[in-house]
Amino acid sequence: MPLILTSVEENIGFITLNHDEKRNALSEPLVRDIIGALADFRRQQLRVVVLRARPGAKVWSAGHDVSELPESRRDPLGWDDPLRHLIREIETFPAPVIAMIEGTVWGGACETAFACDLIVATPKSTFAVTPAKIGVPYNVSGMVTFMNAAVLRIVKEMAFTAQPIAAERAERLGVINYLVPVAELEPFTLTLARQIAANSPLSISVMKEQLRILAGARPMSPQGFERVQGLRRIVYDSQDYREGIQAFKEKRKPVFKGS
Ligand code: YXS
Repeated sequence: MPLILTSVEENIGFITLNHDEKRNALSEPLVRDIIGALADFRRQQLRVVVLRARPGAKVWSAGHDVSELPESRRDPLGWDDPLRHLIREIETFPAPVIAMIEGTVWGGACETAFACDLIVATPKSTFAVTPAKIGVPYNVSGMVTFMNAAVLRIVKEMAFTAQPIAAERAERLGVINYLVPVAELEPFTLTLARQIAANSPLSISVMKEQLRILAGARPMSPQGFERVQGLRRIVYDSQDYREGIQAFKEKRKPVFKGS
């Protein structure tokens, strides 16, 4: 069974996450397939990409594949982590990527949806930022993705509680663009994609790249970055980090001791 399905309709590309057995966890093989599909869509000069799960999905994506997270003593979200590659590929794709959300969205998948240019979701969708639940020290560019998706107080609420927020609230907060009934999700998203595809691809592409550069331009001194990396290392070298991953694998609640 392929991990993703792809199709092209007019000049719109569709990528369907197709690994429900693992709740579309963003494993290295699945991310590699998504990136391959984006490269193919880039070659075809498609004007919009829609990233979705299968119709009726209860889980859009369960986030980073926890089984691929390093046990300890290695940055779990370093530059070459598959999730980091995926985020960068979405952000630099030369046309808008629409996240069409049906089902729940977790952790790295929440960042993936937020890295997309537009989000259309159904009322039963939810969005959860989960590092605190697992004990992961999220990375700097990932935090910027969240900060560009929601006001800081909401980012803190999502990051500190690790609780899902409902799509209805996300739409009210401006975190997603549209909230549509599940029966209208596909036609609505297709209409939105067609509207974009009818406009100038060159103008849109350069505005997308400008917005990426401007949104990512955050003041952080070299010393500030080194301090953050040192703090993150304390976390991923900690017993709590190991406990969080072990507890996930053992399907039990973690017991964090702060060390
Ligand atoms: O036991 P089997 O082999 O059937 O596999 C189970 C789960 O282990 C697997 N699975 C995952 N495998 C790797 N990584 C994952 N993130 C992941 N999520 C699920 O899929 C099979 C079916 O899962 P199950 O039985 O739990 O399904 P369910 O329908 O009862 O529940 C669906 C979820 C999504 C509510 C549940 O699977 C869940 O809570 N998953 C974890 C969501 C989460 O915390 N994701 C964050 C991953 S870590 C991450 O993204 C970043 C590093 S961070 O944490 O920093 O944001």
